[in-house]
Amino acid sequence: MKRKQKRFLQMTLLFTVALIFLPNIGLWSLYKDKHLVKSAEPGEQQTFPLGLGDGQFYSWTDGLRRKDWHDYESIQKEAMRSGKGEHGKPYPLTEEDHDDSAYRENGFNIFVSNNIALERSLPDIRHANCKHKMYLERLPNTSIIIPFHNEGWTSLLRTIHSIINRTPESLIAEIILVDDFSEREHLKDKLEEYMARFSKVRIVRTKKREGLIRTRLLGASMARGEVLTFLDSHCEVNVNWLPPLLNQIALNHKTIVCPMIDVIDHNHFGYEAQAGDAMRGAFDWEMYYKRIPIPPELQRADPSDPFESPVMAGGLFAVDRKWFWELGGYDPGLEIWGGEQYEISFKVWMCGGEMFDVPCSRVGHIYRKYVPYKVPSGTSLARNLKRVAETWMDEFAEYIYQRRPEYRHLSTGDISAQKELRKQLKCKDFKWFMAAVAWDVPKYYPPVEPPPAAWGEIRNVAANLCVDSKHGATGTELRLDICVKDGSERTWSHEQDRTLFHPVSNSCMDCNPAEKKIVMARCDPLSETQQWIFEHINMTVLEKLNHHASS
Ligand code: LR7
Ligand code: MN
Repeated sequence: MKRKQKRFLQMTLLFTVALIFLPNIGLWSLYKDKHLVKSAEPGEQQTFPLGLGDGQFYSWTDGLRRKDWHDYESIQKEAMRSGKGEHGKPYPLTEEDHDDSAYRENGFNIFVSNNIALERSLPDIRHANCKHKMYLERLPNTSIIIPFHNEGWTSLLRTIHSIINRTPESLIAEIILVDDFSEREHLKDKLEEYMARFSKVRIVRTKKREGLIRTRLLGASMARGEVLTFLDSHCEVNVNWLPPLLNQIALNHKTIVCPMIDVIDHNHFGYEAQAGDAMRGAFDWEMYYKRIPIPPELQRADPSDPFESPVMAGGLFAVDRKWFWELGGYDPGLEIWGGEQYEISFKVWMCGGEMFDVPCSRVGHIYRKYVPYKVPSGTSLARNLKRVAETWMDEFAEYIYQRRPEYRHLSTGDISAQKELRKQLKCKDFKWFMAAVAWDVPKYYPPVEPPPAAWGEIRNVAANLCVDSKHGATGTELRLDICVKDGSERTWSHEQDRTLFHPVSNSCMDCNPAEKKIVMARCDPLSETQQWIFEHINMTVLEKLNHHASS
């Protein structure tokens, strides 16, 4: 009897598993291979391979109709373009083009910008899977908001042209250019006249210099689209960039989405992915924005699928308009530049939303050589950061002050409204954010620096000489020298992140694996060329030393 029962149970289990997992008949098959149904022919259910650019609608078994949003006509036209800078190729620079005067006004080479087409073509560097993805047939439309302050003429125009050329018209409610009190002549009547050719472009202007945060808020307050999409004023959007962003918001409106940000070189305007391409947004405890690898736990089976990111870079994202305002928009007390990317990121995660980076959406951005515009006196990035830290970071703000003691006495101005908002939205605390969202950040940027695993001189037993790092004409080099007690030049500290830190030169032992050379370099614990593993470390001895050192 017992055996029979067991047998029966086993059979049922087997059957259930088969029902779920067997290809073609199992429940799984409903999801596998994105079972597509051509909606144009009702009744007759047929399945099709993905990525048919046949203008037909397809629906998944979830009943929602999807389509291929690519504009194949414009893709073909672009492929045929030729000329300098086309297909995102570097502009061939001569010595004179490199002159500093080309950079002075914008922080990037405006001469090069002026000499490549406003409608230049870009390389399609998306993951191959993106070329076959379909998105909801009914996507929300969007207001594209672009703040600018003294932006270069051709860099601003190229931003607009790239949007007009690479975005389905039906998805653009309007493009709002928000002038943050620019002085440059070309941004006045000339800009109004030029933009008159685009019926969807509106220009609004601040009445005084507000900074990028309140300038974005002004644009958002005038916007009528269902979604707000923010861009910097020196971008080039790439092929089919918008549908994957809007799709994610359509699936869950409490979602902020960011495109992959590509690099437009400030010298030659070559277009390429950032080093490492798809990475999570993070921060160190001086609140510098960082990018860290996607941990294996969060890597998607399809690497072109959206992935969670703890913080955004700042300038390029899309958000449901109503929800943006439910979250209170940005803190309007943030001045000129910086910190707002943390404010919105923390807020979204802690107050019931999610944030994704979307690999199938790519937008190029000119990373400047230096900041060209004036920042009004009395405003500082530090003040913005402290406002955000005091509002959102709870006891974690202390880690910032430990590194930046000067922040302790800085005035943030009144943040009571921000704190009240946090209470009203019933947001979770920062500890939750660190544990649930940014849990991998401390691996790279520990809030409390771990004590070194070993320190002092590194003595070679045979030679009885010590590793010495000397700064000479050819840079900092490594060599062997006699060991001198208290010779701080020869003092190293082996950190728990496996780097060998040399406090005197404030640099780390590094290597060039190709040339098999040991060198010194600026410390970068993320770089494996700076990680050294001691074959044996006697922890008991170390702990004793540790004890002696601290007592
Ligand atoms: O006073 C100002 N008023 C403005 O309207 C200063 C700037 N601006 C405009 C400016 O014209 C531009 O369109 O605001 C936008 C951003 O200013 P940038 O381009 O000088 O900033 P950035 O690209 O150096 O810096 C990044 O971090 C900023 C922090 O506040 C903003 O979030 C930027 O949007 C952001 N840019 C990006 O995220 C693009 C990727 C680079 C990175 C990281
Ligand atoms: Mn920018």
